[in-house]
Amino acid sequence: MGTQKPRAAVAADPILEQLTEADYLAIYRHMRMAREFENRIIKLYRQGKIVGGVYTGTGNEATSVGSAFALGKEDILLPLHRDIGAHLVRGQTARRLMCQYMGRRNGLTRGRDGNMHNGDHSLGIFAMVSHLGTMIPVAAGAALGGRLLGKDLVSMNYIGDGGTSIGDFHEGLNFAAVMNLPMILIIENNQYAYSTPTHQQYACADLVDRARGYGIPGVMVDGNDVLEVYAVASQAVERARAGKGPTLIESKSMRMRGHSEHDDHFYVPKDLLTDWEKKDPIRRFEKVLKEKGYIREGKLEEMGKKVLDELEEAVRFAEKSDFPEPHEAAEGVYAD
Ligand SMILES: Cc1ncc(C[n+]2csc(CCOP(=O)(O)OP(=O)(O)O)c2C)c(N)n1
Ligand SMILES: [Mg+2]
Repeated sequence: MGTQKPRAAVAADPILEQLTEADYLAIYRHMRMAREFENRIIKLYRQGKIVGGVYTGTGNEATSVGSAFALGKEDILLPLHRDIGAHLVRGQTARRLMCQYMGRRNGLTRGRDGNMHNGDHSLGIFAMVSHLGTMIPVAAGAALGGRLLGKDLVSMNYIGDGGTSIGDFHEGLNFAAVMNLPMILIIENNQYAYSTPTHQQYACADLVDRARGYGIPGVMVDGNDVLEVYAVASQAVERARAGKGPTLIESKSMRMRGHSEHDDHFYVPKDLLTDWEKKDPIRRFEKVLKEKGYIREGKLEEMGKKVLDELEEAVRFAEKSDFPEPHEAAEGVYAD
């Protein structure tokens, strides 16, 4: 109970010792794909080929991938707009996502909506509700539903630093705590909510300190360290599965691009970005892989090339795919 401040020396953590070389490489591949997928989407956006806006998780890859990697197959993921890495960990394909962003019929929302409110029940991914905070009660409901159905599932949801100011944050987290639900809420504290910096967002020292008020544990993690995120998320999942209730995790990181691609984030001090650039989560994990001896000569380039080839194939596939017909606009929108 109570708040734990940043964990030290997770390298020796027994949770990490269980990760195999294949796991390390899978984590790396997901992070790299998340970054490159979004880089590709940005280019397509500038060519006018994307339907809707483009919001990226550049800088958030360690948080989205590390956390989702801690989930089991039957668990439920409720991602937000910077969590493409989490979709990929659950098994979502670049092809399907590309069709989604290019507004094609075989995208996840079948060419309706913009692009990011997508889910996939076959992969345990609930589609994002745009109104910030509203996914927290949904995550609590998913955890409660799982319990009522006798399923051993955990729900994992995310919220931004700005989203923590919404009433649903309190309602959802309090409900989950009182009902002792197997839910994990990860605050992605990336220093800004659009142009609002954190000192104008909350007056407490750390958002994770709020956990104490709900009677649940709160853990702070370095959001640019994928192994630390994974270790802490795994402990929270284990706790939830053991019937010990929710955990609040605050992952500190930096939003490395504008709120979306229509925003040049002129209001973010440049030296702040330069400082965070040095902590890039992907470069950092590459160092770990090298130290562990998992990266032999040319391996990184080879993996990077595979990711880029897969993306080009996905773009070609999406460009050949059909847009929906106008009469399909309302199909499947309302329940029968
Ligand atoms: C209730 C609500 N208010 C406003 C918005 C518009 N909006 C979308 S994202 C965003 C900023 C959110 O900031 P934060 O929660 O810190 O997440 P970040 O975008 O930084 O990841 C805003 C204001 C919204 N989607 N929902
Ligand atoms: Mg934010």
